[in-house]
Amino acid sequence: MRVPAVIGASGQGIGRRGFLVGAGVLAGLGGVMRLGGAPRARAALPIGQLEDGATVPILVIGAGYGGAVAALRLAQAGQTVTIVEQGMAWNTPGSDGKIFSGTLPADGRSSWLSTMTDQPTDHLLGIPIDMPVDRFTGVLAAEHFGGIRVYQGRGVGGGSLVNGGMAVTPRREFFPDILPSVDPAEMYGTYYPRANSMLRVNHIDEQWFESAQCYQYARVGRELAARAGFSTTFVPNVYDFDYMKQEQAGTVPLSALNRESLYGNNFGKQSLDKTYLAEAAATGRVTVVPLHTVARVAPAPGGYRVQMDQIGTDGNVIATKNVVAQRVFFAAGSVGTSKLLVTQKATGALPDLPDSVGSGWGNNGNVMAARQNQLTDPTGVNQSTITALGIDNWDDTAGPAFAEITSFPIGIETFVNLHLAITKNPNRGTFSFNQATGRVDLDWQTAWNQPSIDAAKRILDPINASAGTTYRNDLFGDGKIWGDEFAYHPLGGCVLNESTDNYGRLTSYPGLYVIDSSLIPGSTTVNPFVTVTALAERNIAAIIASDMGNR
Ligand code: FAE
Repeated sequence: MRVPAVIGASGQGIGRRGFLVGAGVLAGLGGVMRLGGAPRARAALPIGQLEDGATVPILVIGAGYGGAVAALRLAQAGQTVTIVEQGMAWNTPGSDGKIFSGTLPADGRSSWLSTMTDQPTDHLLGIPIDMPVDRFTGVLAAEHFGGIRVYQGRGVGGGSLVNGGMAVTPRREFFPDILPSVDPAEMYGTYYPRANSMLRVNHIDEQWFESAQCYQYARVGRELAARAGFSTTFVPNVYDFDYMKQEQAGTVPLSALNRESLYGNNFGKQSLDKTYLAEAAATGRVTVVPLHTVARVAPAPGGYRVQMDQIGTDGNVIATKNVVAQRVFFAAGSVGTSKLLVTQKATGALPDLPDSVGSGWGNNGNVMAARQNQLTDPTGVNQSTITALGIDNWDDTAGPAFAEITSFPIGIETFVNLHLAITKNPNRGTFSFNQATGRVDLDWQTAWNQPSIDAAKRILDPINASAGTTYRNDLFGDGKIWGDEFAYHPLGGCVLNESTDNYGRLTSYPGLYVIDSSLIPGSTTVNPFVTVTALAERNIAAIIASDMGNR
């Protein structure tokens, strides 16, 4: 048996040109990237290579939440695990001394194989503000389907590299609707606490919040919500709030206070490479292979033959490899796993997958809108990108919603409160393989987000009415008020207890498992990654207890 050779940290960098392209596009918005000193060393991850023809006991596809949980727990149970990840390792600073791109301007590190950035708030004063960047295997993918852009993290750490870090456990009374076949007692007694502890979820110092300059926008948003009769709740996060206090005090390099989030945080965030994956590395049994995209999985003697493309940082294929794995865990995220599975079924690689594979996809009811406050309610120039407060209107049965009070940090006073709402949207999409294009389509239509808009209006209309504020119509293009064709929270496509058994096993193919957000049927009522992590913890515990050693 050939095992992957560990070669140490991968040194993919980006040329100086990549940093300079796009500079000045937002000049005048205070957009000078501040160089805050050398980044702190990231945990030493076991970055390695995988040879064509290798045989491995366990292959995990994707290094996000599901993949990280599976790798750690399997390794702790004595298994040798190889993770293949489409994106980069994100462990090597560029020529500016930083790992991740700045925001204003952004460079190629920001965007997955695109020559333009692609943000949900892509206009200002009606003018497009996306900027040109070098084509590079950047950290944020905006994947376009017919009626929706789905945002995803790419790299060792998956979504944890780009997300807002909001770490929310759903209210227990809503759990039976989220995952009907899962026992709430085991989730709230064991797996949610385990996930929160492993992810290093922490809470803001509420006294500090009341005077922190960087949260003026949140306090203003809370005050205007209260005038309309809404209460707000503090949102836990994996960003280290003690670090943020030091940012505000000016004693450490800035990250959340330097507009960093969507394209990665150079400091402060406890992403998976610092938590689960660092612990997995410490077992000595896990190897992570970046810049490898899995394309095909089919039965073969000894398990499953997994075909993958090794790519360069320009996205071009360097080598195509075939590896045999005894067991394969699909952890490529809701979109990645769904695309892989519907492709395997349609192309005959895994023809016995159930017909339900690809269905049950939802956007967690994501919708965005901004309000323009009165001149008496400035939101502050210096804003933390880490959301601290949400307006909880989930008890409103006519249109449940949780509206985050998020930052709009463009370096000037805007008097804007931006809101990202999570709503109860009953619509579900289906992925299907398109024989003509050889690609996977998603049938989601933008109009399906109307229930989300309606629910968000139940919060934002009364605030506008009582505060005398208005909706901004210049941030999403075409005079639109609603950012209704994007998703930060893709969920479903291989639903638990429908396409898999109640623990993520693809039962028609022993040794194949799904362990990511594709298992969750479209909604978590709050930000999803704590639930993705807790469910993965639950499922892998059962799989380790009953499956290992049986094949
Ligand atoms: P994920 O973390 O996406 O990992 C999948 C990995 O698989 C990625 O690294 C891919 O590059 C890789 N991959 C895909 N296809 C392949 C392939 N064919 N071969 C090899 N590798 C592949 O999946 N959630 C919260 O709870 N709180 C937040 O504040 C929050 N904010 C967000 C903000 C943004 C901008 C985004 C994009 C997401 C946000 N989310 C948030 C959602 C959260 O990150 C997401 O639910 C989880 O990352 C899903 O975890 P998975 O393990 O399913």
